[in-house]
Amino acid sequence: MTVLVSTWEDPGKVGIEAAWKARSEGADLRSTLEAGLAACELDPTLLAIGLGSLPNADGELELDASMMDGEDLSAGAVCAVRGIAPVISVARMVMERTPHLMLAGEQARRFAIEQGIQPRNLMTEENVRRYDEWKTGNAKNEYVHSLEESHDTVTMLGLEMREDGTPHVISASSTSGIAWKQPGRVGDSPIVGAGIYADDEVGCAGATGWGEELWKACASFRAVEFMRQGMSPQEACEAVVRQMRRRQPKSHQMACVVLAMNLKGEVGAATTAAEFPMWICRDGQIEFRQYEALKD
Ligand code: SD4
Repeated sequence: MTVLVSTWEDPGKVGIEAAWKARSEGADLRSTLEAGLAACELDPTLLAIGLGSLPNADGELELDASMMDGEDLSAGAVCAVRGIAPVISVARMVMERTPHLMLAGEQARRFAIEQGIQPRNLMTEENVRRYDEWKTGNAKNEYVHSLEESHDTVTMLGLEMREDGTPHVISASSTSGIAWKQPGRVGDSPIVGAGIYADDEVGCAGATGWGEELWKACASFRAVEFMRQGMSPQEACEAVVRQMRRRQPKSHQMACVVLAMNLKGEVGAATTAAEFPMWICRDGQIEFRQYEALKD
């Protein structure tokens, strides 16, 4: 059995279809999630992540990505990387080819190039146009964060039941960060425990939405630990989001989303605000779900 989860409507669909295609052609779980996220990053028509996504306040794309393997809690991440895609592949290389967990900025870019990824211009006519529009419309309010128009992240969860019957989980995420962010800003997505977490003893979780709030909540780790205490994925996500809504007043203002999957392949999600769409693929059967914001 393979269960895959992918966030947000348009990029999530590209991600889940590419991931399942890779899986059905024999990819292991790491390569499956990498294929899903890389497909989104390399699609210039998606405003969400990678090539053609929405840049920072200087009009430059700074990308973050991460992957965590629940078998032995291995993880790799990159943050604030310019001119490289797919950064999910670089995050995986950090996990597999270095003794470190995260590489940042210019040095992450250098590592990616050393590992054979060609640097490229990630700006397109469309995202330059969007940037100019924002810049002229909000010149006095430069660092306004906006999630309204597009979503800037795809987070994916994966579960496989191995032939010996043991379950295995992975979480991965790729993001251009919140649109028009202050240059150098890093959100939750590349942070183990905040944007992703996976543990083969329990299950996996991920986050998307307002990174500062999700990071303060250690949202993904918390969801996995709630499942460890016996909650279902849905109960765990709701518990994290309720706690955020209670303790973090700002989390009401913008979507802060937590999603989780346990070792049976049960899936849940919850959001502090707005609606949250998500794709689930069970052995090739793709289902679309929409979650309403929790009220208290
Ligand atoms: C961030 N969590 O950088 C990301 C943004 C996001 O849908 O998930 N947008 O804060």
